[in-house]
Amino acid sequence: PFLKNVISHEKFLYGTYDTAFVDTSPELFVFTPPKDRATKVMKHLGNIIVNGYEGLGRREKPVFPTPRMPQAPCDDIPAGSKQILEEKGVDGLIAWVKEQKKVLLTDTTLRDAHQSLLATRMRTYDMVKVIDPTVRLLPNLFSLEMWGGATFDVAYRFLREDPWERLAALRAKTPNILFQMLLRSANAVGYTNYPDNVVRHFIAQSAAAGIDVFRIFDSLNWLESMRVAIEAVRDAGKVAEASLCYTGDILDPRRSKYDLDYYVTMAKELEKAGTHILGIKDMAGLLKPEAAYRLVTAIKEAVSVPVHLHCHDTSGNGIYTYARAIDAGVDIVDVAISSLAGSTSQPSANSLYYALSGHERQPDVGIRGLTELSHYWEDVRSYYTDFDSKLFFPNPEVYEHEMPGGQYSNFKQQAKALGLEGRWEEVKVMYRRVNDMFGDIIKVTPSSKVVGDMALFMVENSLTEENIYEKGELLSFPQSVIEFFEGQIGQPYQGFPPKLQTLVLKGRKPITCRPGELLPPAEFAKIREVIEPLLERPVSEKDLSSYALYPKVFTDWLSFIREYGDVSLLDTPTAFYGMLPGEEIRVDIEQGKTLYIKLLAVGSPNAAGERIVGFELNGLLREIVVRDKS
Ligand code: 3PY
Ligand code: ZN
Repeated sequence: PFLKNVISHEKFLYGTYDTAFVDTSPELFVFTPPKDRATKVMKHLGNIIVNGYEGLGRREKPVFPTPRMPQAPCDDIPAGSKQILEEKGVDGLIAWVKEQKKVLLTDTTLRDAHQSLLATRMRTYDMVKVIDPTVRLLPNLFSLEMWGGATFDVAYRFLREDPWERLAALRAKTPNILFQMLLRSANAVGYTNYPDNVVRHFIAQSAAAGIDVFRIFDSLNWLESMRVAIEAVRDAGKVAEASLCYTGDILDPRRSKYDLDYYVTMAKELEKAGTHILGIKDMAGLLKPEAAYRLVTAIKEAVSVPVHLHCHDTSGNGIYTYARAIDAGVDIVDVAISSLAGSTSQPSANSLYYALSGHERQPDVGIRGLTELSHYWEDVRSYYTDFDSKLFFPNPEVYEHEMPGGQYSNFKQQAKALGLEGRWEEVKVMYRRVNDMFGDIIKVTPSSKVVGDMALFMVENSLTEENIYEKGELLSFPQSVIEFFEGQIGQPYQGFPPKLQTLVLKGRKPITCRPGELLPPAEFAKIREVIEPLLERPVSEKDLSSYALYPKVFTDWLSFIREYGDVSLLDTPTAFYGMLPGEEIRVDIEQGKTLYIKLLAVGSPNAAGERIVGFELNGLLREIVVRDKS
C-alpha cells in the first residue's frame, strides 16, 4: 500500500518531490484498506446501531471504564507445563504431576467460567488482550481450560467468531502452558452422537491446532461411548483425561444408585481404558466436602493415574470441598480467576490460595498476578451484563435441582425465550422431578439438555408427572426426549424406566448399542465439495470438521461473514451496543491496517423502513442503508 500511495501521489506524478518527500507527506502512510472489508464492518455496525445486537435489542451504549491491565514482567516468558510435555512426553508429564507435593491448578476462566456465568458469550477479543500477561503471571498453572464444551457452537452461532481462530490466537501467545478442552465423547462439542470418524477427525484437528489435554466425559457415564475418544487422543500423542461425572450424594443412603462403589468401579474402568489422568467432573457442584474426602481417598487408592477434580461453586461450599479433596491427595483442581469465579462457575483461585495459607499443599501461584487478572476480568465482565446470570449469592438449592453450572445460565435464557421467566422456580423444581422420572440419570450436556427440554415442555403446557402417565400416549414429546429414550445419546446406568420409555417412543424401537456403530461415516470429500463454493479461501481440515459437527450453524456463519466480515475485530462494547453519535472507534483489521470509524448520524426511516447511517471512515464520509426491523 505504501508503494501504491507513492506512485499515485501528486508530487510523484508531477515530479515535484524532493528528498524530504517521505518525511513531509504523512498522507503516504494513510493506507486505505480494501473498500470491501470496511463496507462490511460498517454494514454490521449500522445494523447494531439501528436494530441492536441479536437477542439483546437496541440499547444505549453505556460508558465503560477502560479495563485495568495486569502488569506483567516483560522478560522471557517463563517455562511451564507445556515444556514438560514437549520435553518428557505424556508419560513424563504424568510422572511429573505425581511427583508434585503442592496441588496443581487448572484455570477455567476462558471456558467454563464464562459458560457458567455469562451464557458462554466471552469474546475472543477480551481473551487475546489478556493472554500475554496471564501466561507471564501464572506460569505454574497445570493448564488453561480455554476451549470445548459450549464455546465451539456459541462462537459461530451467537458471537459470529471462528472458534479455531480463537484457539490459534491464544496458542500463538501461550508457549508455556498446556491447553485443555472439554470433549463430550461421541457428542464431541455438540449435542448429538456423531459418527466415529467425525469424532476422530475433530480430535486430530484439535490436537494439531494446539489442544494438549482432553477432558473426556460421557453424559450418561457410559464407558462404551468414551473409548473412541480416549483412543483418538492417545493416538494424537496428547493427554487423555477421561472423567466420571458425579451426581447424587454418596453420603445419602437414599441415593444408593450412585454410591462410592459405583464411582470407584468406574475410575478403575477408565484407567483400564487408557486414561492418563482421571477426571472427577462435578458439573453441578454436588460434591460435598466430606464426600470429596471419601471419594478422592477411595479413588487414589484404586488407581495409579493422577486425579483432577472439577467442581462448580454453586452451593458456596466449593473451597471447603477442594480443601478436603486436597487433604485426600487430589493432584489437580479447577479454579477460575476471582471475578469470574464462584456461584455456578468454579471456585476462586484467589480464595483457594488464601484458604490454604499454612498448608503444605498451598498452590505455587502468584497471588499478585491473580489479583491483577481479577481486576481485568471484573472490568471486562461489565460488558456482558446482559448475559450475566447474576446469581450473586450461594445457591445451596443446587443440591435439590442438581442443574449443572454450565447449563444454568443458558437454560435460564431458554426459559426466558419461552416466556417462562416468571415461572423459573417451577422450572427448577420440574427439572429435578424429570430427573427422577427418567430414573435418576447423570445430568450433563447433552443429557441435562434433555431433562431441561422435558421440564420446559411440562411447565409450558402445565403438565404434572401424573398427567404424563395419564395422557402420555397423546402427547408429542420434545424431539430430544424421544431421541434420549431411543438410546441415541447412549445407555443410562441401570437402563431406561420402561413405562415412560413406551409412552415416549410410541412403538419406535430403541437401540441398545453405541449410536456411533450405526451411523454411516461422514464423507469428507463430499463435505469439501459442498463448502468449497461458500468459502472465499481454500477449505481447511478444520472447516470440514466444523461442517461435519454443525452443518447449518457453520454455513450460516459463512453467509454471515461473507456479508459482514470478521466481526471479532470489534471491541466488545461496540460489538454489543454499537456506537454513539460522534463516537470514533478503531478497528485493526490486520497488522498495519486500521479503520477509524466515526458515527456521524442516524437518519429517520424512509417509506421502505430504511435508515441512512452516516459514518466517517478514515476521514471520508460514508453512508450505509440499514433496514429498521423495529
Ligand atoms: C459442557 O458439556 O459444556 C459442560 O460444561 C458440561 O459440564
Ligand atoms: Zn463444569
